[in-house]
Amino acid sequence: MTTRLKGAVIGCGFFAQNHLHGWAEFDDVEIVAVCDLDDAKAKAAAEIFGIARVYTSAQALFETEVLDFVDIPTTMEMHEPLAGLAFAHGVPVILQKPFAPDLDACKRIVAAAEAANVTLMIHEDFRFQNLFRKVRDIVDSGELGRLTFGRLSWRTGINVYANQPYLVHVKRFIIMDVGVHLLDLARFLFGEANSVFCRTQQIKTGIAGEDAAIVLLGHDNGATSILDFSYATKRDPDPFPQTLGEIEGTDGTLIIGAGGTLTLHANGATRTIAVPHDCRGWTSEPWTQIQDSVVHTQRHFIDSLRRGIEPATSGRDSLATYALLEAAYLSAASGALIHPDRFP
Ligand code: NAD
Ligand code: 89Y
Repeated sequence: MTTRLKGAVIGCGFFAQNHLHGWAEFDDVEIVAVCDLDDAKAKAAAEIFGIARVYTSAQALFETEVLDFVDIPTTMEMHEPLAGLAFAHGVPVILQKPFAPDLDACKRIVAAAEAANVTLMIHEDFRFQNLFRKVRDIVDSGELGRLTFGRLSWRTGINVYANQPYLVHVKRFIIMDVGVHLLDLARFLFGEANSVFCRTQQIKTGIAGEDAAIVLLGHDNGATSILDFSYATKRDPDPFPQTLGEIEGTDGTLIIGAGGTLTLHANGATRTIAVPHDCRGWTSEPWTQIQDSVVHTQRHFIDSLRRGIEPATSGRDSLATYALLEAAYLSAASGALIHPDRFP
């Protein structure tokens, strides 16, 4: 019988509900405490998910509980102090994206985790979607040959501000919010990138940051990828929250179509591959694809802890993603092609 890992969730807001549903699926994990500055949110989470103890102070949580890990789905501004508390108590951490407000803060958090010798993973869930697991399998199979080109596209007009009102006020908006997912996917599918060009737009009025952007990446393997994303696209049906696109190689092309449909042109033939979502009682459209991937991401974190291995989207690994993000903002501001910081 596997021992149950004891965890706590700090931050019981909008997206944390998916984390809490996810953890409730695990036989080998018990969430023993929740914490939120807002007592009502923490109490509601404890009641809905049958969690024993409630805190409004992370300090008190760490001083009282004996934890195997902590899950921190707060917005990024709190990540550095909260992760620091966890490291001081020797507790492994999974942090929601975005990792931190800038690359320097990401580096400080990674250094603190390494100094404490504690596992740190970033909850970067797009690469854990069933669809992108399958896309990666096809790339790895070699059927496309040597990769030459990729496009990843996220364009929607949903009212993202209704569930996530803080997005109205952030100066670094869509690259930080959705761009990070696509930058991570680009690394996952095409490998590391050594050049970044970016153009941003603010289309909606009354917001602080950019709500559309295009990023062009030059990858070490010679491939070029283009990532385009927008919160100001009027389209019916709205594809939210799907990432669409295509990947070309010397031997074939893979189209990432709507509804989880992949079309593979290779070896003189065309194949259509349907990649369904999982079936979970608590998920609902249009969020199912993302909600499923939350559970896959959590599973990867727990398995990594149990096996004592570095998670795929560890803090250290994610520095490369956030270096691309930093380079994208620098490129947009300067109009120049930027060579991002590299991490060994
Ligand atoms: P939210 O504001 O609804 O929730 C954050 C919660 O954290 C709030 O309840 C707040 O009171 C609490 N909190 C803040 N500081 C705290 C502290 N020091 N101690 C305890 N509690 C604290 O935010 P949200 O919309 O749920 O977003 C959270 C994060 O999830 C964001 O970074 C967002 O980008 C990310 N997100 C990720 C995905 C995805 O697909 N991976 C989707 C949506 C949101
Ligand atoms: O914040 C965004 C994310 O990370 O995934 C979807 C989202 O919640 C809205 O586009």
